[in-house]
Amino acid sequence: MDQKRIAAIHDISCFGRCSLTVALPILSAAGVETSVMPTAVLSTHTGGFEGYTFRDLTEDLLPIAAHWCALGLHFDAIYTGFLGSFEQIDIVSKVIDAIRSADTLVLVDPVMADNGRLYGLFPESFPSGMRVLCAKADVIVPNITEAALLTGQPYREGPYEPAYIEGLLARLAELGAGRVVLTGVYFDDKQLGAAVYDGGCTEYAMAERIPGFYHGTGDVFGSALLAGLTSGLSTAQAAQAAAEFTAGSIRRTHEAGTDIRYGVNFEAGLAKLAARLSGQAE
Ligand code: PXL
Repeated sequence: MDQKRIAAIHDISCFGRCSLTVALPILSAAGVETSVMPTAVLSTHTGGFEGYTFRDLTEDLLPIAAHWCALGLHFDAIYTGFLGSFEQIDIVSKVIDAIRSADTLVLVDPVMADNGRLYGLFPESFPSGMRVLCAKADVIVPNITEAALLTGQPYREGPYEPAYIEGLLARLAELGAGRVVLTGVYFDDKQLGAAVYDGGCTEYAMAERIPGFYHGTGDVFGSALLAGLTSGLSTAQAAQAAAEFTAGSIRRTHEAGTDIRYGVNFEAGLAKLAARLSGQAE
């Protein structure tokens, strides 16, 4: 059996289901060996909690990469997400160069903003740094706010017009990644999902839209997308599986009435996702 190995480069938010506490279980459930490079350790994510701790791990990243290189490890994919500082963008770019092989898929989620706003802990120059990291990627997975910041286009609230979404996709593709998966796309109140640009074609991967805002859903989607890609699905197929997995996680959380800061119940959907990706279920 050909077991894939990926390197996940994100923070650890100890509580609140996002970044590595989401990527590791989802990728592992899909049968993918997941090595982690934590960019920072926080007591919780930054979305709505007061007084969180933050330990920056910038100085550890290149030594971890150097050790992995010395071990001769091969990675089928590299998945980057939340970075702890502006300085880390350049360092993570060097890490990618150090640990990638000719056949490594590089997926960059330019985590930096949501709901029309750059996260408060990042400087205004952050999007310009992220643009450089995106140019290194094979696949980028921005949300609409990140897409607007990366391309200099105005941020709009949904429901969207296809022309706005496809304009963003075309400009995102110009950043250099061959494939773009734009999240948070909806044209009506019934469905929400992703716009997928791959090989010059645009497709939509939509699932049920549950009203409200839920934390960590970008990481749930990105992790499931990468699980699908490493399992051999096309970008559009992987985005469809990820959209349905994320919508199911949101639905369970909505029905349970959980505090939205606690993240979404993706755990109950892992077995079904794993079966789908291994071809056992629809
Ligand atoms: O889900 C993105 C994310 C990751 N890591 C941290 C965050 C956020 C979003 O707010 O705060 C620390």
